Amino acid sequence: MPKQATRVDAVIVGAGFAGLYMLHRLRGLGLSAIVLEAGEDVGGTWYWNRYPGARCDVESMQYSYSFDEALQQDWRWSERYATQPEILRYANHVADRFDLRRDIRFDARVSAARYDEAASLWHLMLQDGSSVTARFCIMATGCLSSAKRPEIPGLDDFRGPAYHTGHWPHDPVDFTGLRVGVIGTGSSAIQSIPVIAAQAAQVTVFQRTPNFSVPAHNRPIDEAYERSWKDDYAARRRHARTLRTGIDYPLNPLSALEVSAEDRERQYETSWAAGGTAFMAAFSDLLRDEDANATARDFVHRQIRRIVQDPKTADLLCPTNHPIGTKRICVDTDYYATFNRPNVRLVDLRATPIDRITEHGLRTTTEDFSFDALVLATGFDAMTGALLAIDIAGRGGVTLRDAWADGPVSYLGLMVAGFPNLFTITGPGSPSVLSNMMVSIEQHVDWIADALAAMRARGATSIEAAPDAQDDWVRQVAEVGASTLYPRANSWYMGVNVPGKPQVFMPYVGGVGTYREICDDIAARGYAGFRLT
Ligand code: N01
Repeated sequence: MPKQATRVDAVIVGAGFAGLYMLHRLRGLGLSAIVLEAGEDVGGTWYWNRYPGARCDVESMQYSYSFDEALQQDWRWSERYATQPEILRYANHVADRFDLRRDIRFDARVSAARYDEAASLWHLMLQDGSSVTARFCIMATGCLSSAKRPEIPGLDDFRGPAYHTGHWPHDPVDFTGLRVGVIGTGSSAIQSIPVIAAQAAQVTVFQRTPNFSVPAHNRPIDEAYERSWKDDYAARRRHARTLRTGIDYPLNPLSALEVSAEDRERQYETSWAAGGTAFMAAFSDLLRDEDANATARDFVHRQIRRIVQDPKTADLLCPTNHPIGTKRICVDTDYYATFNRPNVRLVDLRATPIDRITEHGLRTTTEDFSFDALVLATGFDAMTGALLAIDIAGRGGVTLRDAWADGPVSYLGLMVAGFPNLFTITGPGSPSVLSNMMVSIEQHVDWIADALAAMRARGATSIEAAPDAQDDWVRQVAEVGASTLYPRANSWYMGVNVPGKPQVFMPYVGGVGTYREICDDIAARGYAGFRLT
């Protein structure tokens, strides 16, 4: 029987927060659209990342849509940092409230996308053999959605269950009474380890690189706090959109080096007590000046040594190989204190690397470990992984993989030269992962929707990034990245965690507010740098 072939004006890949809002906007333009989603329901990141302790590290009142006043007034968050189940409920609420599901096809994994130059159409092929044809193809595939299994020999030999944090089972996993090995110490590990340790008989954490983490100081949202946001929501959202990270928190304009040691310590104490990623805004130059950064690093080292009772373990937990903040800073609840528990042990993989996974656990160069379950908190093929997992071919059959052979290039992180009518929401070359994703998603979706409306008004059917405009933007992204300390870290921002991946600092670090101005200015100048035909 011939497989289903669908024809729409626009196809969106991914039903996370980007895909949902994009569908809503396209409908508003009167376009026919379909969303193709690999999962069985909406939510994207929050659909897949169901590991214990999973939360957002942006405060709930800000990690939510702003496009609909009634929605933001009606929805009530229960905690300062929402849990994954609560965020997933919110995604479901939005899908139902705006009647989005009828245009979303679930269990629909896209394997290829081909541009037909003669017809100016995109043909998407799905794993189930069906296809979708559309003039516009919008990739809402997420930046941290391609889970990365570690390259460790014998991974499939382990007889017990092995869970990747980014691909967690839907039914809760019960670790009660079990011996658990956790590989990795990034955000996912730092959130899950305290929860797993409270349940399991024994937890062994395998750490290659320690990470900086600041306390979440999570708490229920009280009504006065909720009101303080909701009374003035639209204005506060507008303000947040002008800020560097798109998150409204106190920004200290002072350099860490222009204040006395006592004042500096006081500021760090205040920021630590407030909790959250705002710690990096304690001073203005922490991500630009190595000496300023070192003062924040030393403060956090002191906190770790204060919390962790065993001095050797505390030393191991103190990051020394990258400036603080140049890997995404983690936000935790009781992470460091968890290492004071008698059932938790830290193994330093720098001293004793993993040799292989075995049937019963794993072997380092000096020791054999037995486990009932393994947790792989080993991260993602970030920013490019989900896009390159689809075999995308543009003008002249050139593949995105070839176009990005030396690292991702784009114009504004929105489009790639040679791929007409193909948009990437929060793509590499935009602030995306360095920002409040909700703010960046809404900005990209609105920009794309406005561009499609402008095209219609002038009778254009195709938009494409011009190669020289793209080259110029790639240069700007690299320059502004190089003016910071970010490239000093072996981070997933740089692609270092994936063997063979080109090492390029991928996000635009010039700030959400500045970036928005650039995008708006380009639109106002008739989409300068884009070819509309
Ligand atoms: O992944 P990661 P993540 N052998 O890449 C280790 C967002 N996020 O899922 O650093 C041994 O940060 C690896 O070690 P190393 C957030 O933006 C947000 O934790 O390469 N170890 C590292 O310790 C975050 O930054 C939230 O030496 C291996 C860890 O695995 C991003 O997602 C919550 C290894 C991977 O850490 C990714 O976080 C969760 C190997 N072969 C995630 N391979 C919130 O909103 C890898 N590792 C709070």
